[in-house]
Amino acid sequence: MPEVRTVIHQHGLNVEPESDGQAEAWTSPAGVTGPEFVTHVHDLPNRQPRMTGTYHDHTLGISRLNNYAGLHGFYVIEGPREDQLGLPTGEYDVPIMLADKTFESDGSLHCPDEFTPNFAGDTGFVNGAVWPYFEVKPRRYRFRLVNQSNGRTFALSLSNDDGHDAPAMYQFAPDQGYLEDVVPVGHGGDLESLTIAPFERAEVVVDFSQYAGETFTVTNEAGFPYSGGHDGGHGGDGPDLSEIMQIRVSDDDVTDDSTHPSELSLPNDPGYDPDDAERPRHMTLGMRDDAEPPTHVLNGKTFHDGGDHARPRKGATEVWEFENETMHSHPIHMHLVEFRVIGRGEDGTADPAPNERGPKDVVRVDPGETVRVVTKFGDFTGTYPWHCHVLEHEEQGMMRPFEVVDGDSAGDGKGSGGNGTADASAESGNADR
Ligand SMILES: [Cu+2]
Repeated sequence: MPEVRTVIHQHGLNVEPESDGQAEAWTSPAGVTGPEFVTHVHDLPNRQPRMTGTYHDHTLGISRLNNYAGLHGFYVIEGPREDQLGLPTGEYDVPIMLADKTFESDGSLHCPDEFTPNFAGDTGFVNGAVWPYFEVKPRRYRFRLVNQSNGRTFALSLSNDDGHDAPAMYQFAPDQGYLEDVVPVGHGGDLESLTIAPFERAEVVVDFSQYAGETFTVTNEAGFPYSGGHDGGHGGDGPDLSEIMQIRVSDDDVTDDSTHPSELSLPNDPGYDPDDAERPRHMTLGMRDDAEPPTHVLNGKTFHDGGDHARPRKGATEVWEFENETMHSHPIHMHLVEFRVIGRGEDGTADPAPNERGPKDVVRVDPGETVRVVTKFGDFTGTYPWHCHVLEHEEQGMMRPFEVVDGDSAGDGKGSGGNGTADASAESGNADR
């Protein structure tokens, strides 16, 4: 097994399995390849709604190290109507890659000597810089936020020392596409802070036009490990990271012909009807205590355990339910598809947060909660993973395959027309569990 190995996954892309950059499709500098490696050339159709995504390493066993070392970047698909919305463009359209690092005294990255399932840095790290500041003009900006931390969830706010209210962050996009409605985030807004779990994205417009000469701090009120908003996100062992970066507003005179964010008219069409869902699949997020350290599992199994798995039919619309039986939050990511969050809370029937109403590919599942999502499987058949996007959890094996099949949903014993009522509690519906 070569020490240095990588595989690139384009997160959020609708691609064939061979081009998906999956965990065992790695390569090494000496030409050694992983057991699932097929091709050096990935076919990326980019035929899908607009998104700000990322590409990142997905190598089984070391993706946490490769990501922490910086093997990731932005991957943006632009939509045909995007330039008609009146969003800030050019130098006023700013990508922000958020991460947390810990440094040794010589400036090198600190890594724990032994594997720990919960690792976070104590230093804010934005676009490759430690605790940076960004100078803006007094006008509107578009920020594309990506959380590229291995495991840290942020709950972001803008704050200043002067006691004035900071400008709201108007969120208009979740992971992909657009939200149903623009969501003002900040004091007096629909949400107090912007919660963004590992590999989730959020796009916001902030209007600095009334704040010339002021300085704001981007703060984080989420503790680590994150355990949901119920206790304010605090209560973890840390390290805490309360400040991320600074924004300094200049005194320049500027013109601004962008649309005020509260007036944005967002196209949002899922292209499928949640009421068409053929069946619910119930998935559990758990811990297996018979291992040391205790291991995160999905449906009681790790990636290495084999056994049967979900086999949705290509073209089928399905509801997946994620029930979190652990003490920490898990951001669950499905490859290939985008999904809509239709319920959360103790029994999965509470409304999703206002900034979750749009196409997503990562959803945060808090302790004691069941999150329900609906998705339509296509355009490709084959095997893809779904997994926790806390990379340390993923590497423990908190990852399972699903296989998109032609015709009837082979192997699940139900055929293609089932309504799911007879078997609402199994991943695959056969002797798997
Ligand atoms: Cu997890």
